[in-house]
Amino acid sequence: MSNKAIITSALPYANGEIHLGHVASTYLPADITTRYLKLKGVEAYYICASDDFGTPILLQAEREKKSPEEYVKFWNKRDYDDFAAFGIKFDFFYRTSSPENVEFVQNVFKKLNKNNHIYEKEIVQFYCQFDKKFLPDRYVIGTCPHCKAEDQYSDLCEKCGRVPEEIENPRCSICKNPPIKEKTKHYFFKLTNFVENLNEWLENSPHLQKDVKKYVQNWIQDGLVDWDITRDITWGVTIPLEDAKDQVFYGWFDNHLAYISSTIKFLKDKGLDGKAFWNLADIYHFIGKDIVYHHYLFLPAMRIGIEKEYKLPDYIPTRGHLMLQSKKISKSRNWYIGLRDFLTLYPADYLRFYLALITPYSQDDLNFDWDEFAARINSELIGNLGNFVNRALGFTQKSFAGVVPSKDEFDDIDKEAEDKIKNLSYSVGELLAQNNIDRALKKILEFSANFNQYFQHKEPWKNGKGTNNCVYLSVNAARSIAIALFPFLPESAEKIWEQLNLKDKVYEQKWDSISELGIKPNHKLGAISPLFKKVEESEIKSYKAKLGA
Ligand code: B3M
Ligand code: ZN
Repeated sequence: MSNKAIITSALPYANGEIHLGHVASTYLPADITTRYLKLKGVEAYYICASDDFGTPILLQAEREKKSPEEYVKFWNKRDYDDFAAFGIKFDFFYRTSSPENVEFVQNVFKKLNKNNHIYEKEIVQFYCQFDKKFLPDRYVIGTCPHCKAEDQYSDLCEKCGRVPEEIENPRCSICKNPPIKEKTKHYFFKLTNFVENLNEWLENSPHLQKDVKKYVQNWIQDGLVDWDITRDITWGVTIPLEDAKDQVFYGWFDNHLAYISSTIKFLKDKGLDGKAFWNLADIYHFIGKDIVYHHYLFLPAMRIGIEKEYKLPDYIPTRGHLMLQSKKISKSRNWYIGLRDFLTLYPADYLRFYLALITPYSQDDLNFDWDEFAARINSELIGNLGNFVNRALGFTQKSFAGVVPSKDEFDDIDKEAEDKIKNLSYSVGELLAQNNIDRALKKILEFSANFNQYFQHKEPWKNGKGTNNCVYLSVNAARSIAIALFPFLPESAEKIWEQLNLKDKVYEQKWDSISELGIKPNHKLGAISPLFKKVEESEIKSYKAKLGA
């Protein structure tokens, strides 16, 4: 592990509200990882940006009669605020339309061009004679050749999920007239130049997920195709060639470069050399499984194409999609829950807890289920963890006036409990380092379940022999829980920390100190109160009824 890390998560398109589907697979796992690395003492930065370019955004801005600049500015701020409310703590949240990114993208293109990875080719594109423009991607609607669904975009059928080779009955999505075909000159990125290099990189990247690697290798074997990186629209990074003044780059050419350009900008503002930092750091790109192709092929190929001036990713944690009540999330069918709306119902930590618990390190889809949410919060977060912390601290408050007693000699059961504390930093940390956030959280729950049993077994309320040890160890276990929990549930961890009345902040602690008995006899606790409030069945019922309505 390097003592430096850059963590990114897929850049949200600046054209709509963040919903639960976005956060489960990328932002939450990336946030948890960053918080963990920081506690580990790694100089880690979580960098993100809004993805501002592309035809869907231009089209939507036009529909809302706004300039694209104005439109993406709104969503950039709105998305950032929503993430912040959910406890997603970016060190820097920038935008792909920043002057730094535009310049960076143009420079990368020039270098790729110089290195013979770019060529020109004449292609035929749909063109609208009425709107006087070329119609890439979403500007054309028609019938899907596969499933015959009508009114689908030319670049994606939302019914069957396929990308039509050629849409039937094409129409301009602005004026609904049939387009004609026009010739235009486009630039292509020679992805086919990189077969050997990509294979070598995949082969020698021990931290990439095996199953994802496998099918990327299969794609390569089936043959790659060069990549049209040009769009005949006005919203995008302009192509820095005299011949192409009116053309811009395809959004997927510029967006991932904002991982780098935003990092450099952020570090420069801190007085650091961004390139040097990047190349010394462990690089993480958290993504959802639908953008594997872009992150395992285009992105590395482009970095290789500029002679690895910026190192390739070490980790590309790739996760599946979130379903909602076992059905695919769909904004158009109103089958989704906005993050902002959810946070008016329950604290961010409830959602973080549930999502972290059900999000494996794999491409399997996950499922948000209201009943399961309630059950897990009530039994595991509250019944187990919250209960233990409240019981241990509440008892100390009530029976010892909040003052931690001195310990006596440990018996075997105390020793076993002490060992659990000593092992916790390693057992949870190891899983987090391997990206198994769900299993790491379960370890913490197992720990608090063990301490619940220990407390129950020792019956300190009888005030017999061993009571002091039980209180002393339990209060220390609550301290360990607070630190270990911080990456997952930052607000709750801070609350526990306050109740423990400990110095500094919980996030200023060292991860490895989880395994210390950091609270000494005679320490006085702060005010104690329950950490969580139960989720009521009646609430859940009404939220379920509202879905899709
Ligand atoms: N803006 C969103 C997506 O396809 C897209 C990600 C860009 S990451 C460089 O999930
Ligand atoms: Zn038209």
